[in-house]
Amino acid sequence: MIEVEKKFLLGDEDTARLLLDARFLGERVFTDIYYDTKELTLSLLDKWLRAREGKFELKLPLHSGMNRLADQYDELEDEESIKNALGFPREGVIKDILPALQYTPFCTCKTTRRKYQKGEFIIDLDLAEFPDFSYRIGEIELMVSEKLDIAEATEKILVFAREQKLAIAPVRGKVTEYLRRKKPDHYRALVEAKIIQG
Ligand code: V4E
Repeated sequence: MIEVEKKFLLGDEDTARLLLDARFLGERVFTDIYYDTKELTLSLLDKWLRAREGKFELKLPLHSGMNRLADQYDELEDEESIKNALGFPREGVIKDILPALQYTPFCTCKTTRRKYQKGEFIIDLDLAEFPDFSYRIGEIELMVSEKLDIAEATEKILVFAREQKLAIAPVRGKVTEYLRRKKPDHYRALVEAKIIQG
């Protein structure tokens, strides 16, 4: 499945409006550890390798260029596909392969996520906690099975967001916000490579 998502910064009134008639699906708390090399081998290609509660996941970009309005990533969640996609050795588990290939953690983030459903949309309200700051962000998501459906899903999210009177503007995700505040060299390299907007 392909997750088409758009992030929003939500004020209290936005949140109240968005959650009106939404169904609460549950709360989950998880910790992500993101990995890259010091040459930023993955993030400079907009690839994001993380261990979520110890289980590896890889986000691969499906969009092209910076002028996208929604963030589209393919997500791999099994070890073999991730190793294959990254050209890692077939032998061994990712956790053990990473140090040998000089991959180290660059961001650890604890997220408390409250999930809701409103119509066909999934709404995630995240509180991301870092050692000395926290960051709130909302996401509206639609799942599609075919790449061909991405454009339509993106448009649906934007129409829904406008109906909900949300501001449609580029928003920094939690990892991007962490890099901006705590790893400015990494952040700058991503801006220069046009992976993120400065
Ligand atoms: C994709 C990405 C990063 C990895 C973190 O992705 P994010 O969607 O923020 O995490 P999360 O926890 O919500 O994932 P989910 O649980 O939904 O799978 S860090 C930077 N990026 C890329 C990126 C970008 N290119 N531009 C902007 C504005 N944000 C993020």
